[in-house]
Amino acid sequence: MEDVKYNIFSKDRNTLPGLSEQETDEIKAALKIGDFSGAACVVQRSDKLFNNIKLNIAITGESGAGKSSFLNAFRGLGDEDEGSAETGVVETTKEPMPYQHSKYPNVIFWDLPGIGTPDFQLDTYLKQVTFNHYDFFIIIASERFRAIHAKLAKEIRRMGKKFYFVRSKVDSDICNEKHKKSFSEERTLEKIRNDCVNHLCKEEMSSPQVFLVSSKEFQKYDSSELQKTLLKELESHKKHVFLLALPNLSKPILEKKKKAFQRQIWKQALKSCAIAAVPLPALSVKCDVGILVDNMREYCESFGLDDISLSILARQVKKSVAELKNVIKSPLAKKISKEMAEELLTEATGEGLMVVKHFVSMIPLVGTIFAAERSFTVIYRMLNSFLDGVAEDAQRVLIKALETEEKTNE
Ligand SMILES: Nc1nc2c(ncn2[C@@H]2O[C@H](COP(=O)(O)OP(=O)(O)O)[C@@H](O)[C@H]2O)c(=O)[nH]1
Ligand SMILES: [Mg+2]
Repeated sequence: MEDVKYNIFSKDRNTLPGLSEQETDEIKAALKIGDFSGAACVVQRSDKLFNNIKLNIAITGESGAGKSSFLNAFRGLGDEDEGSAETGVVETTKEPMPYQHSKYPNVIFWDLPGIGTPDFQLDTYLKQVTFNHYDFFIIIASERFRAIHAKLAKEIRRMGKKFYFVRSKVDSDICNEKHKKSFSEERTLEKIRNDCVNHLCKEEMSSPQVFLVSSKEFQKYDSSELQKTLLKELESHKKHVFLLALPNLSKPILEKKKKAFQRQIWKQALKSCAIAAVPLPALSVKCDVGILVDNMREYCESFGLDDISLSILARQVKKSVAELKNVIKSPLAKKISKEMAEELLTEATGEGLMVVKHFVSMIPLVGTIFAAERSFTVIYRMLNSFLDGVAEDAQRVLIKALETEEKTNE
C-alpha cells in the first residue's frame, strides 16, 4: 500500500488526479474500449485503499503544558465537548492515548505521557511510547522553553522522525504583559519566539521553526502557519487526509480544501454514473444518487457546515449560532437528502457542455471521452457547483466568526 504514489496535489501529466500511474494506465485502457464501468471499478478500488490511509500524530511535552487542550483545538473541539480529551487534570496515564478525529477517524492524535516524570526519562521515553508508530511529533511547551524540550527534539530527529515546536498558552503571556506601559503584542510575541529559538540553537538545532499558539484562541497567532507547514511536509496521500480534517479557521486552508475536493469530483462522478446507477428518465441521466448524497454531506462536514461544528465555533468566537447560520445558503449536512440531490441534478442539466473546462487537465490523458457521457457531465457539474456553494458559505462563516465587535457597537 505504502508504495502506491498518489497524485492529489502535484500536476503530474502522467497520472489522473488522485490516482497512481498504474491505476491511470488501467483506466486509460478501459476507456479506450468504452468500458466506463471497468474504469469506475478501478476508481472504487483506489478509493478503498485511500480510505485506509492512517495518519498518527503524536503530541508530547511536559505535564500541564497544554497537550490535551491543543489536541482538542486541533480536532475542532472545545474542552467540554463530547469526545474531547480531559484537560487540567494531573496526568496519570502511562500509555499514549489515541483520540480520533470526529469526522475523519483515520486521523488520530496521540496524547503522550508527560516527559521528564520519574516514569519517563528522556533516554527511554521514545522507545516507551513506540515512536515508530507516528507520522510526526508536536512538542508542546508553555512558559519557559527548557533544555529538556530541545533534547527531546534532538532525540526525535536522531530516530529519523519529524518534530514541530509549539509554544502554547501565548494568550496568557499577552494577558500578563498587557498592563505594562510599554506593551506591544508584536514585541511580546517576538521575545517569546526568540527565547525558544535560542534554546533550540543551544542544542545545535539549525534554523528551528517555532509556532506560538493559544488553544483558547486557536484562530489567532501561528496555528494556521503550523497547519500550513505540516501540510507542506506530509507525503501527498497523507496530506489529503490531513487537509480535510483540519479546522476551518483560515482562508488558505478553506481554499486548499476546496481544491482537494475538486480534484476528486471526477472520480465520484464516474462511480456514480457507472456502478449501480439507476436511470432517472425525466433527466435522461443514470446515476447512483446515494454516492452524491455521501459526497455532499462530506463537503458540508469537512467545511464545518453542520450543527455540532457551528455550535463549537460559535462558542470559540463568542457569537451566537444563529449569527453564523445567517450567512449560510447551502443546506447543513444533516438536511441533505436524495430528493435534494435530484433537484440539483435537474438544475445541472440545463447548462450546456461548458463542463469541459473543469476537467481540462485530464484531456491529454483520456481525451474528451468523459465529456461525451451525458450522465457523467451532469453529475460532475452538479457536484462542482454544490462544492462551490459550500466553500463560499464556509468563507462567509469564517469572516463572520472573525468579525470584531466594533461593528456591532456603531
Ligand atoms: N490560557 C490558556 N490556558 C491553557 C491553554 N492551553 C491549556 N491551558 C490550560 O492549562 C492547563 C493544562 O492544560 P492541559 O491541556 O490539561 O495540559 P496537559 O497536561 O499537557 O494535557 C489547563 O488548565 C488548561 O485549561 C492555552 O492555550 N491558553
Ligand atoms: Mg493531558
